[in-house]
Amino acid sequence: MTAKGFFISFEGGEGAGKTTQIKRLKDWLESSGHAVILTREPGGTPEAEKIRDLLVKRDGGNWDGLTELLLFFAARRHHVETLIKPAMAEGKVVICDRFADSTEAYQCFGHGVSTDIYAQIKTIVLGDFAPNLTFLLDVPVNIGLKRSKRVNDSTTVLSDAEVEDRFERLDVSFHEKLRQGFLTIAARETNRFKVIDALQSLDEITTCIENAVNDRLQDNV
Ligand code: T5A
Repeated sequence: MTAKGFFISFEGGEGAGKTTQIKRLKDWLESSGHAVILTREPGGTPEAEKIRDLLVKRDGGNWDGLTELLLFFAARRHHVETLIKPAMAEGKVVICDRFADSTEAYQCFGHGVSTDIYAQIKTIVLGDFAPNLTFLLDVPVNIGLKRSKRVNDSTTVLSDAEVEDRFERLDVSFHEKLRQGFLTIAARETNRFKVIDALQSLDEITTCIENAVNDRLQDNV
């Protein structure tokens, strides 16, 4: 258990390897005696998971970029206030698969919503609350999409409408824009971000992540 809670987010385009690394990080932290909460966005609470369905399922709805942004922040407010902050108050390490940087990358850099609007709504919803550490797993778009497609193709129990690929199905230029968006955001906040070349092997990436978390957790005591 840490003296204070600690909040780690993972970001990246489709199929960057976030989910795989998050599971490894959770196991490693727990084996070192930390209490860990693993969560995701959009979603993380029953209410926010309902909003997730509107956003990521193939038949979720035909939203414009600003409406999407508002839905992501509505889900995020519930998630932060009812799950993330209470867990941190108990001294837990919270690991979140995507957070607000995904909204700036996908809805602003990808769909063209103004970054001023993003900044204003972020301030209303989050104030100055932010992850202590953010990993950006950076992978070329064609490779990430191939990895992600393999995962969705293997979800044979879901009907077409239920498959979570509403963003994955957008064209390659959209994914290129959001990849550059993530790199721009990371370059702006070098203290919070650690950018990782996600073409490395699973074990090499895990080692980078564990080393960075170890350093930051020592500073957090
Ligand atoms: N979204 C989300 C927004 O538009 N705005 C927002 O504000 C938010 C929060 C849902 C969607 O919502 C959008 C973005 C998304 O489109 P999601 O549920 O996180 O987001 O969905 P994805 O990012 O699409 O999740 P994926 O499962 O596709 O990607 P992951 O989690 O990054 O990748 P992972 O770990 O599942 O790995 C995919 C495959 O690659 C292999 C794995 O074994 C797996 O088969 N792999 C590797 N192979 C070789 N080398 C490596 N290093 C590998 N790492 C993983």
